[in-house]
Amino acid sequence: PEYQYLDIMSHLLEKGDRRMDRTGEGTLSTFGAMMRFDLSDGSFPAFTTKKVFWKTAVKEMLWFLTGQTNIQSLLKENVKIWTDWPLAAYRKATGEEISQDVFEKRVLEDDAFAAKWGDLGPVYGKQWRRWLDRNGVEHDQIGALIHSLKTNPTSRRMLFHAWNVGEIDQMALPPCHMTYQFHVAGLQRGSGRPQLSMLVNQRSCDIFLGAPFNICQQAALLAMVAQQVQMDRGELIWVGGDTHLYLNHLDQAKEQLARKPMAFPKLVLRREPDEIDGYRIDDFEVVGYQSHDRIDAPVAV
Ligand code: THF
Repeated sequence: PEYQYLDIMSHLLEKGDRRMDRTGEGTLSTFGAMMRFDLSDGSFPAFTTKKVFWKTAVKEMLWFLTGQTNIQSLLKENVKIWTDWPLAAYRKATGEEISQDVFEKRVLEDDAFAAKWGDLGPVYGKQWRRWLDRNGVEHDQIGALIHSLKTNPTSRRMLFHAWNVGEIDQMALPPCHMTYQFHVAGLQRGSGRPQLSMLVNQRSCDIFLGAPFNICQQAALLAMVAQQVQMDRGELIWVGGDTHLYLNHLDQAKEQLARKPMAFPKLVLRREPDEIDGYRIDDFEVVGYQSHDRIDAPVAV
């Protein structure tokens, strides 16, 4: 299972197109990649060839689901993976050489400062829960998805999308994982529960740092939605557009490729909340996660 991921990484090392990118870091890139994870046995695709901080990744998913877009609420959960973007904007605007720690402390302690400098603009959460249409009406795409899964599960329109063309220029970063489409199989089998699958379309993927996080949090989302609509987990299908390895992650990637994968752990949801908004990090129990050591790498901003 994890070999799909490692294969993409080794393909990038061997045959990736070397190119300059927006961040100035440079990448080895390929266009069009796919991974499929069968989650029907309860597997949780936390990769094992390096330690994946799956709790951080799932907390980020829970944050998306709340509809919030300010890093203050992430920092309260001790999640720092989004700080770099507001921090860069703050440094650029003020010329102040503030450290990450001091910046994070101010965002946490000073609500006015957080409102001014901690907001990422209308990113994922806003679009998922409050997509604003031309009449000023807000659309809860997640609520609509759950409703459709419950009332019309053969629909081919069960998806939510974050690429809101009219608001992209206000986002700190345009969405990388853009479309989440759902599919239900086994409806006419007569016995057993239907199987819910989810296909994610990701336009841009940092294969070393981003993909392990994204895959985990997407598996967590599939598990939550399946539980809410009383279905079994099916497949997580991930499709990547520009899938790339940053040039300052090459040694880390080689080290990871030299390691032998272990079996995936299982994901158990300890509780069934009344609604999709009701999940907390303590509801996620990952059983039997074994992995090689963490491999640190800098994030390109
Ligand atoms: N930009 C880039 N260049 N890469 C990304 O993965 C990425 N994201 C989000 C937005 N822009 C991106 C941010 N997500 C880490 C993980 C996810 C991120 C950003 C950073 C990271 O540094 N992970 C480390 C440490 C984790 C920790 O200590 O908590 C790791 O080892 O996994 C992709 O969605």
